[in-house]
Amino acid sequence: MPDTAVHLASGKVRELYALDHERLLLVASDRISTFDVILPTEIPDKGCILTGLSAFWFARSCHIVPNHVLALRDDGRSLECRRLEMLPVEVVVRGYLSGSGWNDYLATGSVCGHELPPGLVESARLPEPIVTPATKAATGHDDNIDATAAAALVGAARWAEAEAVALALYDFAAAHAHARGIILADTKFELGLDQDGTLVLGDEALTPDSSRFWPADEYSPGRPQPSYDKQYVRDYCEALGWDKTAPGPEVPDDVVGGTRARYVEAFELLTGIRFDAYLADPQVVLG
Ligand code: Q0Z
Repeated sequence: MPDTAVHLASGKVRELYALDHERLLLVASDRISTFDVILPTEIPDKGCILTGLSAFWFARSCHIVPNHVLALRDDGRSLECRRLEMLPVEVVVRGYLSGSGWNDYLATGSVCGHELPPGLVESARLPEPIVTPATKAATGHDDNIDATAAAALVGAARWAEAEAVALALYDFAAAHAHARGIILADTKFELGLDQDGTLVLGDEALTPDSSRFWPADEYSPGRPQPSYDKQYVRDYCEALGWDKTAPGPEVPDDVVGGTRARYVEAFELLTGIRFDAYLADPQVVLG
């Protein structure tokens, strides 16, 4: 990183720097969070795996929407990107009923204003994918809102455009993943505007940190689904009886190794590229 980069913000597992007035640097660490707590143990190569996946999806989806990527750095974990004016709404697409969507459905029969059929079970496939906007709450947890509230925040025409782009991205990525044995249950997009006022896909896209990936061969509605990447860590933490408040527990080598292998497997299945080949030359994901 050039020594002129100015640190702007820390996410749970990523860092954001300014390169100049127009350009940012997004750096993915090897940190992992579970139950919303960052663990003291890192997962080797996780930052590279997620950056490579994100860059793969950005390159493959630019026929749907332009994105903020300017360059993938040769360290494999950093993306140079255009600075956007980010919309104050997270654009979540759900094809399956899980997480806060499932909780909202149980309480009200609806998710973000989408009235759903009665009798759906946890992790059920929805009749069609839905867009469920959320605002970034000060607590770090997102607050689900409905389309009317989203339109009030960004304008009705812009919200309609964001919804259409998000649904097209979800359809494209879910079909790609499904053909490779992975269910894309839901995913969160962050969109922004460039200097021309064009809608642009920003942040990370379609990674395990911004999406729920489920192994298709284990899919069984009526219960929570095992996470593609974090299930070993969750199971280990649950078995410890940890109270899920910070600091999180250290995780032993076998759990680290199993978790890393799952991240690598997701990368290789989704991209069709060997992770070794990515480490040797990250630019391979852009082809
Ligand atoms: C992304 C975030 C991270 C902390 C701001 N292209 C862009 N233009 C303007 N702003 C952003 C982007 Cl990506 C932007 N975040 C999220 C990422 C660390 C916060 F790595 N915040």
